[in-house]
Amino acid sequence: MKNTWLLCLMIILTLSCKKDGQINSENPRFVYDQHGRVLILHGLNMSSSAKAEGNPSDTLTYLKHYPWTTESFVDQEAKEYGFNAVRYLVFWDGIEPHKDNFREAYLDSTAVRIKWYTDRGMYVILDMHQDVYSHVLFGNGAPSWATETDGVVPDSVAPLGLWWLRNLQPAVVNAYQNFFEYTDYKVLQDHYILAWQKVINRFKDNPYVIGYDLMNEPHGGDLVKTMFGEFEKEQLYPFYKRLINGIREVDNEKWIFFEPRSFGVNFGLDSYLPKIEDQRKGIPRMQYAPHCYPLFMEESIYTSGRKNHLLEWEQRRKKELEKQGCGMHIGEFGFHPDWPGMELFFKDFFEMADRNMCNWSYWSSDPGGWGPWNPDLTESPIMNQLIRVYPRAIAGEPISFNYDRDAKVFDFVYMNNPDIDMPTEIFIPERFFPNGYILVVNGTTDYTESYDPVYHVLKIQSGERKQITIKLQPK
Ligand code: IDC
Repeated sequence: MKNTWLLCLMIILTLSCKKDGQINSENPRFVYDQHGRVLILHGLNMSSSAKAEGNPSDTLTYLKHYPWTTESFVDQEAKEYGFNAVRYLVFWDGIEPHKDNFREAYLDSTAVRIKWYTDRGMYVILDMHQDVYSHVLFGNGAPSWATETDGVVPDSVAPLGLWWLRNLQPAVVNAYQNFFEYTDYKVLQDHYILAWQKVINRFKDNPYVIGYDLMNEPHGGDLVKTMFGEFEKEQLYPFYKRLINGIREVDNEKWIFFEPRSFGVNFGLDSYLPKIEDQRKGIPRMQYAPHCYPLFMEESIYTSGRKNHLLEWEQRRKKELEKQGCGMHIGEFGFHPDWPGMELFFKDFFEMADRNMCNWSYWSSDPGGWGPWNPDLTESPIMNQLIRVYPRAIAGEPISFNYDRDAKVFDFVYMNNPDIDMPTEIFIPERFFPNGYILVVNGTTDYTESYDPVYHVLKIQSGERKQITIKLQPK
């Protein structure tokens, strides 16, 4: 009798796991596709050009909220550069420029652009962007009706010419405080949640819209509260709880990308954010999504001596990932092509990203500056750095992967799951493999191999539940 009950329990447990695409871990580290494959996401932020800053007119602000790109650039991203994802910026003031007046036209035009990506099998992370809280404060994000400065007039000049130091200005401090305190102005968070629900209702049925980045670079305003943990523990945490609850009311399926506070954590300091719980029915779908701008960035140079900053950033994030019990998406990182040490920076950064098997979005796609395109839309030297061999979908669990760009060798180990009826896919950039590739497979002899010449993707499918080792080199 006891054994029968045990058997029933095991069957129920197995079946309930299957519903989530064969995912059997309580706290999955990866993002999965609808077939149950692990996804590794590589892509760009799209884009700063969609911001409308320092513009007192709401009308002009929301008219500008579309990025610079066209469908043919998206096509090139998917096929030539091998990006399988985009962190796509949307703005609260575009969605709800006037209180309770949600602008469907903004979502219509956004939907046209999102389709450029999803038609090509690219995954879209919608990022509710803000910097310096609002366009009224010479930043972007919140509509003017939701910008409560307690009468303090914003300063038009950025301290030391650095945009992010505006966060110290009194009008900006007040606006953030009033948003996060959730006492006098509850309406602000409540409407931020409503705005998200509008966006989600529009996009949730598209399987390639993979998730939602709750708020770009949350900042508490008050610097003491921010630096000593009070902001993340007492304000950001309950805000995320409210927001995730609001999201799960309308969408139980997508991934939640959540960021720690930006100030200090971007540079590599500790985050104090408590464990953020998913409130979905089923296994949590969460990604920790910090930004990586270690201190040396402000010095406009990278040398091997500065690698420590990057390693410290990594060590702190790994500690936080243990607490959060999920995987990591590095939502932003970037480097100027003219700064000394550019190639070394990318080498160290991507070694770090590969060894943590994390997802990333480069800041940003905007032509010029740090962008992978020049102002005349030819490629900048950045593009060559971002194009990498990587396993974009894995029928099983990845154990490790690494692309050594100098040696042009890609090493990859994974545990194959034969229950997944789709192949493991590896992007192989044509420019680094002009005569094709040499593939060495170890661990199984029972496999099929094919190559998609349009997307430059190698597909491997094995019927065995075995650990498979793959090595790729140019012919
Ligand atoms: C920057 C843009 C810059 C713009 C500024 C303020 O590159 O042109 O003036 O925003 O809107 C972030 C932000 C991201 C920043 C980026 C680079 O999330 O919006 O873009 N950055 O400064 N955090 C750290 C760096």
